Amino acid sequence: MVRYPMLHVFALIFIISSSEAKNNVDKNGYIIYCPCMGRFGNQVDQFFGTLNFAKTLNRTLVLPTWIKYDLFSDKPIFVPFDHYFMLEPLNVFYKVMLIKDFMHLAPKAWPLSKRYTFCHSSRNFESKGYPNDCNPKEGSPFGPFWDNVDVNFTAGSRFYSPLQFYPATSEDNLFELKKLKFLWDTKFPPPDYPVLAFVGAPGSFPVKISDVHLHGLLIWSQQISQMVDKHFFDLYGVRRYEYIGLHLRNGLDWKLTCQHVGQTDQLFSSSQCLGENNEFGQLTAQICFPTQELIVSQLRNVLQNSPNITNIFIASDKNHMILFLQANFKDMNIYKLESEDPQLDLYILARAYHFIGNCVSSFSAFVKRERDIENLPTSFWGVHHLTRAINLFHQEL
Ligand SMILES: Nc1nc2c(ncn2[C@@H]2O[C@H](COP(=O)(O)OP(=O)(O)O)[C@@H](O)[C@H]2O)c(=O)[nH]1
Ligand SMILES: [Mg+2]
Repeated sequence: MVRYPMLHVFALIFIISSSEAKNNVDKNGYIIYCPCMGRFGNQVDQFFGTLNFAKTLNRTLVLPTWIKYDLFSDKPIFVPFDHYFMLEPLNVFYKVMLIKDFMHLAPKAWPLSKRYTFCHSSRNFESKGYPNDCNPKEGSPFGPFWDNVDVNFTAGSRFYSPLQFYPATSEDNLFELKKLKFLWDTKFPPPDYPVLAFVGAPGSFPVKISDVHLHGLLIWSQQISQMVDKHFFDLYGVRRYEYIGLHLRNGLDWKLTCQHVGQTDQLFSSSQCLGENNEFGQLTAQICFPTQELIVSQLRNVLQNSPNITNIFIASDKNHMILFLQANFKDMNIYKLESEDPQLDLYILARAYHFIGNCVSSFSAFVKRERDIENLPTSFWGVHHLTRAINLFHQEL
């Protein structure tokens, strides 16, 4: 791949470091967690903060499975981390290992007498008669996640409050990071607490702007890129960077989410277009849930500035509006995937000539971050000060 000429070097270092990590216990300890909050976009956002937190504490980060929710079943699906993303770039940046590899090491690294779980304060299910602790397996996906790797918290719960995952002041401040490590190590020394197993991700949602640059470490796996070739590029003869990509977030959950507009300055990922302190504007209903008229006029605008583009790719959680858009853009070839697959949609959107996303959605935010790395333009429904979109990818790794 042209983008990552260093990948073979990554691969070599990775083979050496990952086999070491698989066999040797990290004396500095581990962090493991359930990505139990939200769907893929939320899980990725929280992953970045978690990665930085593990790095601050100098503990190996155990990469959890992604949790996928199936419309037709109440059982969550567990997808290995490396099904979506390559491990090499992550492993060069920091010591990480797959949860399945960690579980092989667990008899040595995580004795039953030290299998604590960690939460901020009691997750109280007193009404159900449960004890006043983290109840880490109570509810779905909590229980199924840990059962899937056969973990029981035999040593009980530990509350970490008032400790935090981020320093109180600037995260770039080395002194503050060292202080944070000191506080955690004092309360939970690695010899006594070799594994910090969190009930939820120790990283913020939405992702902090200072962690956004970590997206550069998420490189799609070959499985995903080959599937996209098969189900889109080769199938329809469309070329990368030669189509407009649209994200239409319009399912029922989104309608309910957008009802909060007017009550709050920020919603989910809205800082990606409004700025963390609304320095770029205010949240509006059109930004969260654009009308059909707005979609047509904004798309027309983008097409006017996109010479030679004749293809449009639409991703949606619900209504792709294919017929409606076809009627309004008769000269365009309009595509969507035959069968629903969020990761393939993300991959395709990230390679559009121009992308129009939903500013509130963390799913769109994923695409924007990946595009920012390549300096590809993104705009958002209902936001007028872009296409110059704020380039969040301002830090070097
Ligand atoms: N296939 C597909 N699924 C989507 C799309 N937009 C949203 N979804 C689904 O809805 C979920 C939305 O949750 P999340 O990823 O947390 O993003 P957010 O709720 O938009 O911030 C995604 O993970 C997908 O499962 C889309 O364009 N295509
Ligand atoms: Mg969500």
